[in-house]
Amino acid sequence: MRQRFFADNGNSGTGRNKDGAAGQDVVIEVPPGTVVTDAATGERLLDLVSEGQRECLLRGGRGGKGNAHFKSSTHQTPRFSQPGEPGEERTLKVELQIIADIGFVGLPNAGKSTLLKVLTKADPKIGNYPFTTVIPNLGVMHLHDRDIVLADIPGLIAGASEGAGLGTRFLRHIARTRGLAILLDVGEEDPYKDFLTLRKELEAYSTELAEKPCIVVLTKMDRVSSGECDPDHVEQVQQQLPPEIPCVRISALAGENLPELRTVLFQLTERDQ
Ligand SMILES: Nc1nc2c(ncn2[C@@H]2O[C@H](COP(=O)(O)OP(=O)(O)OP(=O)(O)O)[C@@H](O)[C@H]2O)c(=O)[nH]1
Ligand SMILES: [Mg+2]
Repeated sequence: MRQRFFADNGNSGTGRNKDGAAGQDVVIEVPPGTVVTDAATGERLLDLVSEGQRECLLRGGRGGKGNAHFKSSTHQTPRFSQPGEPGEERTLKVELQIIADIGFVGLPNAGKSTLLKVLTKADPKIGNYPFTTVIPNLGVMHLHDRDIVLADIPGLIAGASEGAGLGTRFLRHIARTRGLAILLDVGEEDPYKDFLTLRKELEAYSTELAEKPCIVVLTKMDRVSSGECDPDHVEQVQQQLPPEIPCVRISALAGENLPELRTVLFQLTERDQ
């Protein structure tokens, strides 16, 4: 990928009554959600959130004034002109922070990508193995005349904040969401423990993220109807979860409780931060 961009310096003015041309602008196109920080100080310089937003980050060099500019009553034929100025220089860090309304968080295999697929028109890769998703997927859910953007990110595991698995770097993609949906596979041995693991990794990444409004989605409920998972196990998990967190039991495969989940996701986007 191209890493260095140069705008032209301003040209020098000339002795033939001409100003120098200003340097040509360099326009770098980036997707909405791009955040630009100063690499040295970490200062946030630009937050490009909307389509078509255009910001000037560095000034190019101005053209020098030609000799005519320096003409005065006592100095009729100035023999000098001004040199062009160099443009500004800066080292920048450019990051993409996806703008989604709700982020899906879960252990690998919890069913995040499958849920994105059934709620939206997105077609993410799904696999019966951990870390199927290696880059975030977005999908749009349309409800009550609103488009709600859902983000499916790679799974988190215990120690992710210390780099285990794919680490926590994908969490920056859900840093600007209004809320999180924490997905727990009911068929796992201890979904409540999985919940605590996820919360711990979120907290280790950022308190701001950990304190976002959230809901819990108990996934793969068809594993209960198929006898693979004991209904008492599900009840027990629900009892252990903090009562203030809304909890919805679904099966993406059997299409169970999806309208209810849509409503709860919608409400999550309406909640105050
Ligand atoms: N029985 C059942 N299996 C499901 C359901 N949803 C997903 N699965 C299966 O669970 C496995 C993992 O699904 P994914 O959607 O890829 O899980 P993920 O959370 O995106 O996984 P990573 O991308 O690896 O983090 C796949 O084999 C899915 O078919 C469900 O509702 N019921
Ligand atoms: Mg996935």
